[in-house]
Amino acid sequence: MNRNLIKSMTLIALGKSLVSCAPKEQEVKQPNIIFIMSDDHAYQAISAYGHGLNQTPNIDRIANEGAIFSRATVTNSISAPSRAVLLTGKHSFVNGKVDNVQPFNWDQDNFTKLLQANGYETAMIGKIHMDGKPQGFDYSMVLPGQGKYYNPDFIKNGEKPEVIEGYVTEIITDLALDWMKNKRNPNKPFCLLYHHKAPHREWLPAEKYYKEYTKMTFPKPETLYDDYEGRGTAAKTAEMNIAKEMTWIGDIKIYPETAEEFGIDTPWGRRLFDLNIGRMNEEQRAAWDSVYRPIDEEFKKLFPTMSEKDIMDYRYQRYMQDYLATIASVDDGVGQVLDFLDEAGLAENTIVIYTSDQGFYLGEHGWFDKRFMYEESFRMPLLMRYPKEIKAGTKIDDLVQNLDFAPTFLDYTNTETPQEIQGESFRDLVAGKIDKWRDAVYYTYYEYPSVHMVKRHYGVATKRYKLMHFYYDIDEWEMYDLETDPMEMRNIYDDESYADVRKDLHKRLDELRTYYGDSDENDQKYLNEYLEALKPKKEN
Ligand code: SGN
Ligand code: CA
Repeated sequence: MNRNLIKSMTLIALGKSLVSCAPKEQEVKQPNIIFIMSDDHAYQAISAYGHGLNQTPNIDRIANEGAIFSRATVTNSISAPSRAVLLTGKHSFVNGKVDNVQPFNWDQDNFTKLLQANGYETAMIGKIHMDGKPQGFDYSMVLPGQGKYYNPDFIKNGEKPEVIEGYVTEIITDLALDWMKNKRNPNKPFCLLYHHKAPHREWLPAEKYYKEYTKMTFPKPETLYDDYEGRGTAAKTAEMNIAKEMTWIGDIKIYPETAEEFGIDTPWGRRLFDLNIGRMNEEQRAAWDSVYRPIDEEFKKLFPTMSEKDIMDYRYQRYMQDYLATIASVDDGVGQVLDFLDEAGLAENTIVIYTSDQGFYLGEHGWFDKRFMYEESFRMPLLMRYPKEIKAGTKIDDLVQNLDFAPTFLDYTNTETPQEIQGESFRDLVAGKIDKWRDAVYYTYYEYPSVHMVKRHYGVATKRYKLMHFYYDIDEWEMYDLETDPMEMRNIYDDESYADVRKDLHKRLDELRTYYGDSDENDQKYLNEYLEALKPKKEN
């Protein structure tokens, strides 16, 4: 069926009326937007989601004064592709940024370009993870690539990188506040993308928080010792197990000489140590050593008698200590930004969103990292405040996606949404004005073979079920029933009692692939391009 026709049918099914899309009264001032995105922040590590791991009072404030989404998902669980989806409102196979390897084409349309054309002042501050000068921003101050935690380089408006002394999360917050207070044109509505590097690997916290968090012990997830029985080849062959695939030096912060003594050092671990700890100034290094040296000393005593399970437990605790400590600084930054909005009288007219570029594993299935369509990486945290339209304490369990951000912002700002945008505005959904919404979402993942070795797959998810197809070097289907198996431990694809569900999900998957314009040919094209990009470049 013709895509436009399906799109218009879907819009009708969504219960939208043309009247609700009509421009709002002229005298209403256009809202500002602050889009806060952290990197690899699992919803399990936001206290508003109720997992009891840590406290994030400032991020929670957004939900308490606005809305929290429990089934918000990404369309492709990896950094740069997720950012491309955010900007374009189009699936990866349409915007072309399918993995972290392919270049992003900045010349294509994005929502901040459209906002600029509609009178907005725009800025991008922090991690963007895509090469080239960001387009659609009056001001950009971004980390090159993944960026560094200590004394990071920043690229201002596409110029040469320059070091800014200090801790990355605090710097990004200061830059965001400075732009809002001193740099932007106060006569224009603004849209700020305030993007943290934290809590991305290798989880290097600020001094005040590593002092506190390295003393803590955290509850373990039920599936920490998962043996992957009941799942397919992809879960069994992924390389993101905490006990097996973390590095002692890079991730657990064991000193290189200690690791060498025990024969557990790796070149990659050493490189990470140099790249991170090696950047610290004397003062930062002394503070670091005062906490991590004693941990290293303790480790020397423990390591010789550690069992495999002890190693898992030890690494899990060290992982959580550092990961959650980096989040404490992010939460502080969010608090400073919310306080600024209060002080400046901007809180009422500013939409504040908090999310992450994808979900993350905090020991569920024994894992760290992301990439899979399984729940913890597929789901992103999403909290949103806009006092003018969203009631405090709103809870949304509908299937929204990062694909929807661009059209949602265009809708809020009365900016025309181009026909090619694939997401849907969730403005009316979160305002409680409609009760019909999509009931299935589509997912794709491409970056294989690569670090963590998560196989290429695509799939469909409804509120209750998931169907996934892993392809390229395998051809396997997996299906899960989240109601009876919320931890996704049992692949029911071959369970005949689910034959009707399977048939229906296959149909939904085919429909969505057609609707969004995806195909086996696309999968093959992006595979070929990826394999080509991996080939060593010939010297001229
Ligand atoms: C780095 C990390 C990986 C991570 C990718 C992508 N390794 O390669 O663990 O999956 O980035 O992350 S590290 O040892 O160098 O930290 S993403 O969020 O940017 O897509
Ligand atoms: Ca990420």
